Amino acid sequence: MHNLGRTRSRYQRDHLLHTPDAFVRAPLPGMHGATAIVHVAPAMGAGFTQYTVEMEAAGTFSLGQAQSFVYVLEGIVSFAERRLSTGQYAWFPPDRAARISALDPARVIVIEKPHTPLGPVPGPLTGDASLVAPQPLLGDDAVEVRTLLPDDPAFDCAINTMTFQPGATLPMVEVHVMEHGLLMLDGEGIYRLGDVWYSVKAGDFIWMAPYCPQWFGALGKKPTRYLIYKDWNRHPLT
Ligand code: UGY
Ligand code: MN
Repeated sequence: MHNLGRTRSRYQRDHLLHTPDAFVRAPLPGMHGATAIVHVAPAMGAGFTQYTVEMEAAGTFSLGQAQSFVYVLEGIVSFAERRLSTGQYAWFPPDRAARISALDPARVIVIEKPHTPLGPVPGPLTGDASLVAPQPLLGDDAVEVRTLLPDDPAFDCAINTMTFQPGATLPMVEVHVMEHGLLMLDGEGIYRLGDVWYSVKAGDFIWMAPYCPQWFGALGKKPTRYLIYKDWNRHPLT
């Protein structure tokens, strides 16, 4: 549907709103029975890549040189005898070739970042977002943060889920050196990015460059949840 040339997607110097009507699919090298929607990449000045992989049953793809994080949005995938279903995730250190296969049709999100070492490089890990204990954001019980990666200086990024009750908001407009990749998992609301307030909903992706002013307020009658990446734990000169 061409929608007369309209889309909610917007690309600005310091942010991208990428909505499903504008997604373009193409396999990346090594993908079989799988295709990628690349949401963010160094081509736009970001220090990481984030893409959705849509997989047929028995489809496969590989993870390679960078550290990588895989979160299952839908279906069941496996690697090295391990199975991951919706809401489960795996993290792989750099240079740890992992081959991900789909048992049923599946959708996963992948985040890759060159790793900046500080001490020993951790081994691979897996987890389940629904089993992570929530923390209130700055004392506000209406905004829950679940930290999916260990609180350990060896990790140079943070990947969290944030769950907002209807009407809950970020407590302030944030302006910070870290960049973000954000996928809306459930619900809807208003995201301020730079000087624009956008309507956003489940399925949308947002990239925020360093220092992009950002604020969110949740709408609707059900909680809103997003998965959010940020570079973390490193001096800004490294
Ligand atoms: O961790 C964060 O910077 C987070 N509070 N930002 C955001 O939700 N846009
Ligand atoms: Mn932020």
